[in-house]
Amino acid sequence: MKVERTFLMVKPDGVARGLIGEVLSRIERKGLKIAALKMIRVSRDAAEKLYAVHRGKPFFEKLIDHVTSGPVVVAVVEGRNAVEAVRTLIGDTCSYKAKPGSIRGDFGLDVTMNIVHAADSEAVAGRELSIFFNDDEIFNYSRGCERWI
Ligand code: 3AN
Repeated sequence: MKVERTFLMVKPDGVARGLIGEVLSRIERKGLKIAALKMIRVSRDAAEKLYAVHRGKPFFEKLIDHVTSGPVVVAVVEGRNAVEAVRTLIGDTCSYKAKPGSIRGDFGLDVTMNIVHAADSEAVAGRELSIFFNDDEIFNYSRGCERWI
């Protein structure tokens, strides 16, 4: 198992529903570490970069409109196998199919408004976090509990 960094966003619907703390709490209690965190409004340019692989798909415009519609919280999450661990915590893209116990499974029904976004590979994580964070905004620090996780 290797230490990885991944990119996580609480989308406008998650922020509007008061789920920032719930999402971050699930990340932390899993043993993952928040290495960077901020609330921002995503520009159209950044949204199109984030979702570049979906350009041309029927839901692309709706997705861009949603993610730019209100404040979001972006984070860099660190830990062993962080990419897969966070994907498992968030659950299936279609919230109505996501397993109970996952974030989408516990809190949603929609596909566009599915509360969170997280990178699905280390390469994608690196690309996505660089859209929203400068190197000096990402922290290296250790927690005393780490040897137990
Ligand atoms: P995930 O967020 O689980 O990584 P992706 O990367 O396949 O899912 O899709 C990115 C986002 O695009 C999803 N979070 C969702 O908001 C939207 N999306 C994906 N597929 C659909 C779809 N069939 N209809 C509407 N929106 C979709």
